Amino acid sequence: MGVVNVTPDSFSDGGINFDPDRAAETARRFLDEGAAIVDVGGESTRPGSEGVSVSEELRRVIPVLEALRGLPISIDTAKGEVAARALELGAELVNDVTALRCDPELAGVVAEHGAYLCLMHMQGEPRTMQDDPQYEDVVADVARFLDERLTFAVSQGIPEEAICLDPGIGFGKTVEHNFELLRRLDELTALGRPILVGISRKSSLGKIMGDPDATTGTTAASIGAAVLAYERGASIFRVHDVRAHVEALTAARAAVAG
Ligand code: HH2
Repeated sequence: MGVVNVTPDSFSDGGINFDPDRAAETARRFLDEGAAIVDVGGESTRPGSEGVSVSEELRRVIPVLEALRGLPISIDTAKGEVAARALELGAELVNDVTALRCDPELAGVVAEHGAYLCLMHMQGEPRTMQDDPQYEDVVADVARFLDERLTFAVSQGIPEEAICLDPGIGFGKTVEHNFELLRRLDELTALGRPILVGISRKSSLGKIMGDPDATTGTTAASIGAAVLAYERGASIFRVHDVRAHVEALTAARAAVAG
């Protein structure tokens, strides 16, 4: 899954794809480079971010989705209205970082359109989530949460087969929490749904390189973590550097699967 943030302020590609033509060009390039799907988002969820209105989010993503009609697109949104417009324009998957906890309309929109859905774990909300994340047992807590949201989504008419789950790397988690989630990923694959991992360029990767104030990580560090996650059972990788990840994961697959 290639990431195209149509935002001025995303933590790693903020501003680069804010222009709709540029965003559509990046998305096409990602698909050429081997991405199975491109995740288009109009709202940054980086730590400290405030959120944008429905109208602003629509203004950002609609021209991009129009330009990409017919291509495999995911819409990164928590808003039912944005998801509905995106699905009408051919998007296939709704990537909701709030796991259907933000907009009560969203579940119905996904069910009605027969779309795929990603449910992600987040502790708190983007504005404050990195202030002091606390867990009894981060992996058990995330697994319990994802299982509960999966049951909720199915109760809203979304088939279980259409849902993937995501531990939400960096969303209300310390560096240790993030790496513990990767280390014990088998406890999440045990939930029986495909696991999506989004660690690409996240600050934890920069922090373990020795910079406590890092806001991003490098491509090489992202790939190292993705390959480990693949080996532990993840099957969808949300990444900013598609070609490099496709090459690395192809090699990892050859080694693991034979
Ligand atoms: N991470 C980000 C945004 N959306 N969706 C899923 N399912 N999983 C993730 O880990 C995830 C996500 C944050 O990364 P990015 O889109 O690069 O930055 P921003 O939120 O600042 O736009």
